[in-house]
Amino acid sequence: MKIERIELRRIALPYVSRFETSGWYHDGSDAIIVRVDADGVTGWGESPVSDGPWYNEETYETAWMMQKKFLGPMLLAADITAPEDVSKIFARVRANRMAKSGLEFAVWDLFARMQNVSLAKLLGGTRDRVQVGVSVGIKKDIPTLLESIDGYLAEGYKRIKIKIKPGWDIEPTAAIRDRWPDLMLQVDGNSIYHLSDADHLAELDEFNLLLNEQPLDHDDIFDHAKLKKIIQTPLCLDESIVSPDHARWAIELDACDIINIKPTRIGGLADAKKIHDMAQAAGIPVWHGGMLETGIGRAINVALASLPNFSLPSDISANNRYFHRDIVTNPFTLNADGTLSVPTGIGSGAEVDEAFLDEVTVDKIEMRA
Ligand code: SMG
Ligand code: MG
Repeated sequence: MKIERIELRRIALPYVSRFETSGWYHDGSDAIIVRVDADGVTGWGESPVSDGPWYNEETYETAWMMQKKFLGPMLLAADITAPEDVSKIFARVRANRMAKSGLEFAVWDLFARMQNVSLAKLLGGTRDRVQVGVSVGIKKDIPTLLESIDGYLAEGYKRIKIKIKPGWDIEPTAAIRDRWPDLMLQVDGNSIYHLSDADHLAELDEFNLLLNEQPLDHDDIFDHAKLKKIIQTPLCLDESIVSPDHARWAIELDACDIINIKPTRIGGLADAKKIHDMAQAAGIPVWHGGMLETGIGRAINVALASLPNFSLPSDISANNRYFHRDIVTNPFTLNADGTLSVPTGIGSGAEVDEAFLDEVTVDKIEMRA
């Protein structure tokens, strides 16, 4: 099968509120939305890149350039027999995994739509609902944080993650535990700590956390293996697991108890599935991370999170946690049991609101075979 046309759009879509991590903040989505067309069928994908290289090395400008100059032309030139072909076609291009994943997702969605099956089914999903939580950014003070969490719990979320950094870690965690002794709670430092902070990080052990996510460097596995021996809280890797090989290294080095899977960080669904399967065989639970995706990327994440080894609640909140109005007409809503329902229609299930997408598009190109 040949892809006939690729459309790239950069969007500017404001968040309901600022999202702040240990090292940066965002007030809206700068994602690249990808559309592919073949044989009268359309597939959609998303690269949830931002204005700066803070989470990883990519930005909307680098992803746009990679997609326009290299990845798009490579995809248009290829004969594709299965969605798994895409990561092989892109293997020649080093890194730039968010740029790759937006195109790869669109091809998976296209194949699911061509075969009249849901993306979850095509990926091997086994659940009809996925457990989700909310990732709460750094706030100006503890009362504001508690108020924000209170609101999410009132909406029905059952698991909370907070962003931490030096000076905003032990105290907010203690305050949450004080107020909600049994809440499923976890923390994420986004690579701000060093191995020399190990004793400090061990102070979090008393709070019965589900996990401590990526405290050390974005590309580190080695020091995380050392840290794992010092702290009691289950250690989870996010940023440093960018490929199946990185997951294997982390497992062989005993550098984590848990892996956060974001297909967008890993370059696509095919490699994300490999990590899922490898972790399952090694007895390592995985859960699905998030990059504050629009409804397009969110539907893809929900489909992947329906696979069996996703056994902890995911960072895939309902669309209204992020946007007042999303670029899909069928946003996810939270079920009373703290889950999202896995779409059963064809493809990812995302129904794109093309008129609103036009309104929020700030740049657009098309490429043809
Ligand atoms: O999608 O709800 C979401 C956000 C989840 O905390 C989240 N993501 O490191 O896990 C992470 C962060 C990265 C966000 S960078 C924009
Ligand atoms: Mg993280």
